[in-house]
Amino acid sequence: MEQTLIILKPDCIQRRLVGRIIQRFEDKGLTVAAMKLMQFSKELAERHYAPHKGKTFYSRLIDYITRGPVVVMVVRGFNAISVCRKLLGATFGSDAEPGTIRGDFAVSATYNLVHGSDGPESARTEIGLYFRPDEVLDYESATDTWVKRADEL
Ligand code: IDP
Ligand code: MG
Repeated sequence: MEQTLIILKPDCIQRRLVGRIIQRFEDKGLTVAAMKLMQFSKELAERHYAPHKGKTFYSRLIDYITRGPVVVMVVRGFNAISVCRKLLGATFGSDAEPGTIRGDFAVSATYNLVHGSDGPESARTEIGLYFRPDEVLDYESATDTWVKRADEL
């Protein structure tokens, strides 16, 4: 099973959308394997967004992600990285398709509610920024055998 890092960004918490956004991941049959509410320091924000350093929107992004508390989660499931990226929708809320989280709840290029790792390497690195291995729980979920057949590709 694949794991990805999801962040419910400060606008998600301030707009009281946490429950509804977590519901999207649960509805899809994904499992929350780790979760915490925290406030990013500037240093942590800079580590998380190091790949974007030097881009025009970088300082706006650091301001945004440090502006209030966030919920950080590890989400697990079949093809979780690409499935979550599809659930998120396009980066700019104004471009994102209806039915996606950003398409349904966001209009901004910056304030787009949620982060999802973009590949296996970034997922591994990002999960390691927030969680010790023993904080990422591997447990059986009652619905697993009804979400996907074990012998399916
Ligand atoms: P992603 O979150 O869809 O993976 P990235 O390109 O990794 O998008 O950008 C990281 C975050 O930086 C975005 O989620 C958004 O908050 C912000 N961002 C990206 N591109 C722009 C831009 O052109 N203007 C303003 N903010 C941007
Ligand atoms: Mg990204």
